[in-house]
Amino acid sequence: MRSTLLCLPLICVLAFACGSGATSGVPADAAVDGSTDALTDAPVQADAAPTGSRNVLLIIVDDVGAEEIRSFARGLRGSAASNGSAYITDKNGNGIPDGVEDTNSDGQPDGAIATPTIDTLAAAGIRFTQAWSNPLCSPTRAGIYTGRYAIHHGVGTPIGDTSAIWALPKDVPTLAEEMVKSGSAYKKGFFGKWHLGAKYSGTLPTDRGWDYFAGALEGELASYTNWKKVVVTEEGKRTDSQVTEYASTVNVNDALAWLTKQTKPWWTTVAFNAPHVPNEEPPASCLSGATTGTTDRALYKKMLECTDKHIGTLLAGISKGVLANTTIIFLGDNGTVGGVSDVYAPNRAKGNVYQGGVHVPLIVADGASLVGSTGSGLGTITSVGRDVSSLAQVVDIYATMAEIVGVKSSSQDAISLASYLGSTNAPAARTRAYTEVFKYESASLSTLEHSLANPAAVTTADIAKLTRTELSAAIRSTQYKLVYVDGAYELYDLAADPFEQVNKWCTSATYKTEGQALLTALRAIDASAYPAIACP
Ligand SMILES: [Ca+2]
Ligand SMILES: [Ca+2]
Ligand SMILES: [Ca+2]
Repeated sequence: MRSTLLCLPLICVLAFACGSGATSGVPADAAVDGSTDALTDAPVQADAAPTGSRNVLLIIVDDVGAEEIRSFARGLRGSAASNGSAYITDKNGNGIPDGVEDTNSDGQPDGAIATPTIDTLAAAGIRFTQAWSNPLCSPTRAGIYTGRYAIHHGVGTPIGDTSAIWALPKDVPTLAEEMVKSGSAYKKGFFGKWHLGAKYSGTLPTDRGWDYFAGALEGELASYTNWKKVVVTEEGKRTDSQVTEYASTVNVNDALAWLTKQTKPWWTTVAFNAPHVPNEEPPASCLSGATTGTTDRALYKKMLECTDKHIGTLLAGISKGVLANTTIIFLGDNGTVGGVSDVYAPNRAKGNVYQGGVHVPLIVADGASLVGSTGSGLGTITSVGRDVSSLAQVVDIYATMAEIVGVKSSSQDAISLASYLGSTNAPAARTRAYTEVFKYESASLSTLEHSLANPAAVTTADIAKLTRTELSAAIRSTQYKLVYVDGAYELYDLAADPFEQVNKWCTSATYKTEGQALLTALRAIDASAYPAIACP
């Protein structure tokens, strides 16, 4: 079987598993008291934070919706909606998108891409099957690193666009900065795509709390084999170079070269540019041959397969003892691009607050399980290979990592997922999840940029003067989802209609009640942004 062959590097890791992994003595009883957050009704974190010593490996893949990872795709069959398939790709018209159908009944969705390493991570941890990102790169990344919703950190659309703020505002602390402030012993290395500031010095990862950076500052590479790499060392020395080696290979080699030198606990971020456009044929050495052709879809599938292979190389390059004391977090930063997706139509894919833009794969894995040993302390996982269908949002990764590394979360938006790790019956940490995307009016943005003596030090107070445009948002409960697009609301019953084909806003007493409850919660996040509209 092809997938077995692809598993080889990781099987090697598993085969040589040793039980001697160093483990931290972090107390597992962190986190919740009985109070709730005013905005989310969710439990608030307790003041006392545990002292961390467990490594964290954060792996981000670019533009990968949940439906692209076959184990997540299997849960996305859904039922046929009654009024057609305008929002999904559905050649046979049965209401089930092409990519998640299983027409040959082999147990694999038709659009499935072989990702054996990611599957192995899931088997060594928890799949969060209902995780939301923002619809675009920079807002999601800012959310992960700051634990704030975009409407609070100010990065509403990709940095580099004329309607986007040019850097993550200086007064919104990153987790790396919180770690520095708290005197954390952790070393923090960042590899790959930053996309939170490139135009001005003072806006790089090493200016925002990280110790070392090697990767690309912008959101999109010119080519995976001809791209601009920036390195900033711990001493602050910056080197720019033009690189012709495949970007993912460079990311993995750089990360391994750095983390294998570390003598303190570390947080390593590997943010692959892949499989974001440009859609390019990856090196033959990372392909199984299962995908042929050169359509955008075929190239995307090859790039994701290649990314999976690179994650395998990354994990195989970390010693088993170190991996045993490492928590691994894997996610996609937003949904698959329209036209490449074989599930969602372009107006429901990347860039939109519909499921095709924001439903992403999220896995938290226990490195101890990966190497066949048993870890202890916060960040280890009880009963691996589980699914958690409770709601999660990418900002929650911030709170989860903060708890693991022993830093108090300063975010009002992020809720730690740590309670799910050690318990198979943890109560839902969130009753609702939220996401949004927006721009700023370009002229006022430009005026602000030129009025600041130091644009690199832009703050949320500065950008509060700007006018947001094209704001769209969504908020959901377990079953229902309220969408705000073009100044109007839509309500979807995700249990009956997972592909959001039938708008139920105000169409029955139940839908009126559910819609208004979600609207109240949405307005609690920002009443000025979201109009109160009553059902007739
Ligand atoms: Ca179909
Ligand atoms: Ca199939
Ligand atoms: Ca992205």
